[in-house]
Amino acid sequence: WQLETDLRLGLKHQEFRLYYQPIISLKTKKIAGFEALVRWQSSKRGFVSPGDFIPVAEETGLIVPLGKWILEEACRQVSDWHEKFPHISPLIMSVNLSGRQFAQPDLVKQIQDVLDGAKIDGDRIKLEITESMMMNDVESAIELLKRLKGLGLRISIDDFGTGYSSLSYLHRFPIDTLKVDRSFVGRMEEGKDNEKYIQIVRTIVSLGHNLDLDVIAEGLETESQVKILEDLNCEYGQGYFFSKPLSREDAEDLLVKNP
Ligand code: G
Ligand code: G
Ligand code: NA
Ligand code: MN
Repeated sequence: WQLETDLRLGLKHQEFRLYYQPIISLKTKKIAGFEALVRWQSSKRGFVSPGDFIPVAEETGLIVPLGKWILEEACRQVSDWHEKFPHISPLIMSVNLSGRQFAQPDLVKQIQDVLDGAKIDGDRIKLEITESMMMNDVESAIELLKRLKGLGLRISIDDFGTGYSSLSYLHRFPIDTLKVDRSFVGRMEEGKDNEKYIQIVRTIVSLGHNLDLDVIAEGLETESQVKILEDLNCEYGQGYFFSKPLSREDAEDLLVKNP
């Protein structure tokens, strides 16, 4: 558990940064918001990928203080951008929530405090949760989401279609957005089953629309993928075709150039 020790040290020494990946309106091609993604430049290990340290942070519970910092930083940033770029409002900041955070008994209070501290309204923040986080105890999870919605927060289901969730519950979740997982999007054009993946993506987009949800397609890398999603009337896109996750400075350059 050397990694655990290093994570603790990293938190203490403020080695974490947020990167921001633009989420683009497929209709207007304008920036609708960003997804905050955490990065770790460890003094001992160099760059460590979140795919490697997030699971350890979850297992050890360090995701709780780390997640709190991520939320605080994301709130500060969206508040700052709101002041610098009022003409682009409403910019929405999406923040990933881990299962461990979702299970914190005082989550609602914690988030309320962070919003108050940053002096922002809940509607600037969208929490990304996964299907499996909902399915553990569906009734309590629905109650929790309702209380989060009560703070004005928006909610999206991340990686939709890859977890296990039940369609018989989906319509009861007080959510705003489905994010189509990039594994489906990435298989629409190549491979022997590519036509089937187009149908899967089409089905997820219509499911979202039939439930009055917005849909974000993740992992858009090519112009033709963008075209397919536009033709499906998918509201938003995210992926390397538009932009990689950006440092704060690069995100601001983009906001200046591409309001
Ligand atoms: O950003 P990247 O693709 O490298 O992220 C890899 C994994 O780490 C993804 O599953 C992503 O959801 C997760 N991740 C990235 N940033 C955060 C974060 O701020 N909080 C949580 N809980 N997970 C994150
Ligand atoms: O699990 P989650 O969906 O939060 O993971 C987001 C991760 O996806 C981020 O780490 C981000 O770096 C990565 N990502 C974002 N856009 C693309 C893309 O177009 N292609 C690929 N392969 N990964 C992407
Ligand atoms: Na996410
Ligand atoms: Mn995702």
